[in-house]
Parts: sequence; C-alpha cells; structure tokens
Amino acid sequence: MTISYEETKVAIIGAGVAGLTLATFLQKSGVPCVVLERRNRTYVEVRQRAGVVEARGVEMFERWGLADKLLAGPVAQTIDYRVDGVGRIFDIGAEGDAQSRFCTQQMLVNNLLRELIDAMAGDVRFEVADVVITNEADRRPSVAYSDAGGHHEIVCDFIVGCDADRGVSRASIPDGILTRYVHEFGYAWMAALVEAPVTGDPIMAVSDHGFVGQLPRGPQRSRYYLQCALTDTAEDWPEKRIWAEIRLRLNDDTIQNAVVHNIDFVPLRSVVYAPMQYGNLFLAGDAAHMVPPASAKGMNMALYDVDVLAQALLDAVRNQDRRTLDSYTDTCLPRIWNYQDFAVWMTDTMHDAGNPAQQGTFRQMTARSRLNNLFASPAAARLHGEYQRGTN
Ligand code: RFL
Repeated sequence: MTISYEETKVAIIGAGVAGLTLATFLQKSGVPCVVLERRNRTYVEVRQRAGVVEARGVEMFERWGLADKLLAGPVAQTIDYRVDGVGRIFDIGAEGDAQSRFCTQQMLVNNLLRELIDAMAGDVRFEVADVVITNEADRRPSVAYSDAGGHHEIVCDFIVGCDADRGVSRASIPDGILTRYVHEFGYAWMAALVEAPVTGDPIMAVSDHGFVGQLPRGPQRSRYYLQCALTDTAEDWPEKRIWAEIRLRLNDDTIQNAVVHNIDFVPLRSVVYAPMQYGNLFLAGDAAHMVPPASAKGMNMALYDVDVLAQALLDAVRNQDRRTLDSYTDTCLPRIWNYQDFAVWMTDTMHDAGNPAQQGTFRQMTARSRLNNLFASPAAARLHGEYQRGTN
C-alpha cells in the first residue's frame, strides 16, 4: 500500500461552521492548515442548519476583518414570546454598533467555503474516509486518511477536532482523560421544514398543549419546532396532526396547512466534555459541548471556541508561545457553563410553562412568571438581551 506524506501546521477535522471559521482565520493570518471533511462540498453547502450570528459573533468577524465578506446586513432581532396565543415582542436590541446580522448557519458555511476555498485558495479536502489521529507525547502529531486517490498522512504541529458529536477526534482521546457532564431534559423536538414563511417575528410559544416555535428559513419557508415525546417517530406525526397541533398550540385557527418538506426528531440534551484538549489535539464546537436548540446557541458557542483557539494557535506558531494554547480549556469553560445555564433557563422556561403534565401546575405558573418578567422588569430584560446577543 502506498502512502503519500506531507506536512502542515494545523490539521482540522470537519468542515462545519467551527472548522471552516478556524481555517479561514488561520489562512487569512498566513498559518498553513488543511481541513479534512468526510462529506462532499455540495452536501456541506446544502445541509440545512439553523442559527443566526449573535452580536458577539459579528464583533468577532469584524475583528478578524471578515464581517462584510461573510455576513449579511444587520437586522432587528426580535422574538414573539406567546402564552396561550397572546404574543409580546421582545427586542433583543443592540449594544454599540454590534448587531446580530441575519446570517443563517447555512449561509455562513456557504460564505466561508467561498471565501476560504475560492478566494483564499485554502486547502479543504472533501470525501475523506478512515481518519486516524496520532497524538502522542514523543512524536509530532499526524492525521492519516484515505480518499479516492489512495492513502495519505499529514504530519502537523496541532490537530483541531471540529467533527461534532460523532466524529473521530474526541473518540481518539484515551479513556479516563475527559469527563462527560450531561443533562437530559426528557423530551424532544419534532422539527418540520414547511413551505410557509414567518410573516411577523420569530415565535416561541407555550400553551397547555406544549411548546411550539416558528423560525424563518428563507423568504418562502420556515421551520416549526413542536415539543414531543422522546419515543415519537414520523409515524406519530402525519401532516394532518402537525397542522392541528400548530393551530392548537398557537391558539390560532386561521393557520392554513402548507407543504411539509421534511421532519426530524431532536432529543433535548446538554453536554460538556472537559478538558477540551489533550496533548496537541484541541476540540471545538459540538465536539466539545452541545446545548438544546431552544437556546439557539450551539453555532455561536462553536464560533467562540474557534475565536479563542485561532488566536492561541497564532501565538504558538508565530511566537512559539504556547501559553494561550495551554489555557484554551480554562479560557473557554466559564463561558460554556454560562451559556449552558442560559440554555437550561430557556429550555426549562419554554417547556415547563407549557403543558402542566410536564412539571406540574406550580412549575408551569413560575415559568410563566419568568417569561412575564422579561416584559415587566427592565433588569430581567437587560440580562436576557445580553444572553441573546452573547455579550455577557
Ligand atoms: P457541525 O456543523 O456538525 O460540523 C461537523 C463537521 O464534521 C464532519 N465530520 C467529519 N469529517 C471528517 N471525518 C469524520 N470522521 C467526521 N465526522 C464528522 C461533518 O460532516 C461536519 O461537516 O459541527 P460544528 O462545526 O461544531 O458546529 C456546531 C453547530 O452546527 C451546531 O451547534 C448548531 O447547528 C446548533 N444549532 C443552533 N445553533 C445556533 O447557534 N442557533 C440556532 O438557532 C441553532 N438551532 C441547532 C439549531 C442545532 C439543531 N440540531 C441539528 C440539533 C437547531 C437544531 C434543530
């Protein structure tokens, strides 16, 4: 078997939002790097993903000189919090000039691919298989993989695992090094992509029948999220039931059925792995932590990790100074736990406030009181706005 050998500074596994953002920052700074992705480019481009870049992320892209190339124009950020069909609009607001910009994860990934590969001639290798990481104290790290052209090995100084929860990077760390902290919420979301746009503000709604959210996915489509049982499957959710439940949970009989393109089921779960590094391997994004989608923070937390990591890698490569790299976990974890706490707050509030079978009527009423506070207390509104903008 012939193996081709080559060298780079940083090998990145995974061309999702974390891997592509990190590679773009490194490439722009002149640090050689290679991204290895198991899917093909078209798959990565069309993969439907949620998320809006929060104000902190906008500030980050501005700092790296990439905001205008990667993000669309600023938009007003609002959430229509509804209780039993009665809505109130929460204005996320803006601090200074940093506003969230309407840029879905899918748009950001497409813009990153264009900027990194087409504009900067970055090295992203698609359709790789059998990625094997070697990360031992007595030799330089390396990543072996195969593709249609044969077997390859890249010797490097650092490896970054951006290959999410089921990737190979975290799995390559020996047993006993990482601690997994997990919280299961005990219910799931049924996510339905439908041919019906959001006509007003994005909606997060509770009623005695449970949670429903409606978030924009382009000019013609939106995605509805409906709380459901962990055991539910597509058979439990025929189109007729989807629309009946949406009308019930939004308390709005005027909503018309529309085409449902696809449905998915997402168990609601929070996970943190620590430390986020081992030797010369560093984990970022969903490979290191996950939050339930009710918080809308997963992509934004991934962006924070790679912001810290890119700077640390620059220090290590340019100045042979490993201090920021060595303290990567310690720098990231306090913020990760802070946003895990926000994700628990959002998830508990939006589900406990709904169906009283969830946690009982007492918890339903206290959760509704928390929601009311967002409109009654300027202090509560300010804190919530900070979390939504990602600035605290
Ligand atoms: P990604 O985006 O999953 O990318 C990982 C990449 O690694 C590749 N890969 C491999 N490549 C080579 N070899 C292997 N062995 C590999 N194994 C995997 C994969 O093909 C892929 O290309 O992870 P990354 O970059 O860490 O980014 C994380 C975000 O994608 C995630 O946190 C967000 O999508 C979470 N999320 C949301 N985040 C927000 O900030 N705001 C939101 O509103 C929001 N809504 C959501 C969400 C996630 C959801 N799901 C999918 C649970 C809504 C939902 C329903």
